[in-house]
Amino acid sequence: MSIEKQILRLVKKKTLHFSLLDPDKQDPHVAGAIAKTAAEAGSTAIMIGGSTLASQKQVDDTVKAIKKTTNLPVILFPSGAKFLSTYADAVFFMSLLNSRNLDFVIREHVKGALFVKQSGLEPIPMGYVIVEPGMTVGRKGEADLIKKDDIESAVGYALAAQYLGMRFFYLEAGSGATYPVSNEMISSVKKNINIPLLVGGGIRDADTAKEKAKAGADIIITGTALEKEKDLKQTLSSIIHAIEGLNKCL
Ligand code: 1GP
Repeated sequence: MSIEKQILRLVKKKTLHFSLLDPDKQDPHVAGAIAKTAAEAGSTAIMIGGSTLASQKQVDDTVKAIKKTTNLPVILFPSGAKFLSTYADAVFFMSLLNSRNLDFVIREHVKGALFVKQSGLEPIPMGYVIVEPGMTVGRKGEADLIKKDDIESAVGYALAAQYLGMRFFYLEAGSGATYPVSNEMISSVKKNINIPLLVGGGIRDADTAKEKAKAGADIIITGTALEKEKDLKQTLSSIIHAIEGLNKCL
C-alpha cells in the first residue's frame, strides 16, 4: 500500500503525529536515535527537511541512519530539488503557495521531478503556506506571510490548493515559532476543505498539540521538541497520547 493511502487510512481514525528532523541540526546517528524514540512514542512518520541545508549528502546520510533504527516511513520535506534523497520512501511534493519566488512555487519542482520518477520516491502532492511569525522558513522561502488573524486568506489558499488537486494542506508558523497557528484559523480552514490538514511550528507540548488537534488539525508536526527535549520519549508520548484520544470526523 502506498504511504499516502496508509496515512489517509490512519487519519480517518485519529489525529496523527509526524516527527520532523532537520539534517542540519544533528549528526546522522543522533537523528537515527531520535527517530527510534519517536517510533517508540507512537509517531506515524518521520519527515526530513530544513531551510539551511548545504548538501544532498547530509540528507542521504540522515535518511540512511534513520532507516537503520526504525521502520517508520521517511517522507522528504524538501526546500529544493537538490535535497531529494533516493533512500527515503516518499516526498511531500509541495508548493510554497505564498512565496514571492517562483522557485519555491514550481521551478524547483520542475528540476526535481525526473529524479522523483527515476528514484521511485512516492510523490505526495501538498499545498504549503507560511503564517506569521514565519521564522527562518518564512524568510528563506520569501513568503508573503499570512497575517496571524487573516483567516480569509488562509481559507482561500487551502481551497485553492484543494481545487488544484493537492491532496494535503500544511499550515506552517515556522520552526521555533513563538506562537503557533491560531485555533480559529485551523478550524476555519478545516471546515472548508476535505483534504487532511497538517499544522506545525511552535508546538512543543501536549496541551498545545491537543488544542490544535481539537481545532481541526489532522496531523501535528513537531521539530524543535525533538532536538531540545531531554526526556524526549516522555514529551512525545504525552503529545501523541493527547491528540490520539480525540474523536475524529474527517
Ligand atoms: C516545521 O513547523 C515545523 O515545518 C516544526 O516546527 O520546530 O517549532 O516544532 P517546530
